[in-house]
Amino acid sequence: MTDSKLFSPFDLAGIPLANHIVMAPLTRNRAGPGLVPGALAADYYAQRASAGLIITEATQVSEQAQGYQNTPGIYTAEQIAGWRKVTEAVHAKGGRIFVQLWHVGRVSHVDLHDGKAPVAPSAIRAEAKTFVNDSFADVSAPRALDLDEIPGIVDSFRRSAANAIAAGFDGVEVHGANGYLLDQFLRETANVRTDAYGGSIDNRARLLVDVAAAVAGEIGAGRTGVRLSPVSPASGIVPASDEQRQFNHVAEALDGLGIAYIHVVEGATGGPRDAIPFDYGALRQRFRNAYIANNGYTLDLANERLAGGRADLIAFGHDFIANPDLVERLKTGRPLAQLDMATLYGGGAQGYTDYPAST
Ligand code: 8OZ
Repeated sequence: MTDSKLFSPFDLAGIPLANHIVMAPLTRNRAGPGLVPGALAADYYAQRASAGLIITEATQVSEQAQGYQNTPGIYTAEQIAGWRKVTEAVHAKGGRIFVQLWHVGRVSHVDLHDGKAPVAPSAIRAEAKTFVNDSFADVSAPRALDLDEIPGIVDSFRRSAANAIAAGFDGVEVHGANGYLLDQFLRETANVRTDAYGGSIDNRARLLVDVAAAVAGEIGAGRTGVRLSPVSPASGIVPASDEQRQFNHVAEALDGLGIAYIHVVEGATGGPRDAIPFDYGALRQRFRNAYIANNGYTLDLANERLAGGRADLIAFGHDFIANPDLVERLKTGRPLAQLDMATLYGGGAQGYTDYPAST
């Protein structure tokens, strides 16, 4: 196994990665006051720097973009300074790190926004929960974004991408998955707009493509990736009539921008891979740069998909939480430690930086 492709270097649009293993973005809700990532976050990511590429937890592009308590941002000077400590710690260990940029859209709560409604493509509430005031709560009813607010959303991603480079990140991943704002726009069950951002496959993809183009224009296409989850019911996404055509179009449009990668959650996020049939190979065929595959990958499936050319990189999520040295464990066949669900979201070092490396 040690000589398999998974453990060999990979060139990600000019960024040299030590192996084909990616640490997937994982929400941990441990940001400090001002939604600044703290010293523990630097330790946590540095412990996992043997991944070929780390993608950080989802990080807000603005105040409006927040949907859960204690998730970090990247729109203030203090947040940028906090992230700089993270990138320095990862780079000191020879790792590479992208920040995942998100706007939650309707997956939010009025208590995070001074009583104001979260924003969404349309005023359609999701059947979803969020975590605020130290407990789970139904998400609030959203209001539809005005057309003249859209440029501000795009600009918040663009500015955050510039901030990411200032913080020392190797690049950014635009969060287009898991039922958050950009995914909401893609879905006819969440987006019933009648302007240029709704009503057709092209129009529903427009905000995601505008955001990816703005980010790529700001920091370079080679430093830009996008995450997608074509059939995931995450955060109250309801299946629509034709996900395959919608996402085939998205893959083609993103290919046209020449961005470094698409990162695809195959199946239900954190759940079954095959609950809803979908041809991921069709996305792979339409996108010439790297395809990062994610969701429930085992070593065997990773090797099979890399060997068959169905994926260029494999992202592991939950396994990276309890196994800071996941790369070494996969390489040597050492057993994997199990994640403690009780310490997944929020808290301090326990269940965050105290999982030991194997010996
Ligand atoms: C778990 C809890 C809260 C947010 C995602 C950013 O699913 C998330 C998330 C995951 O993409």
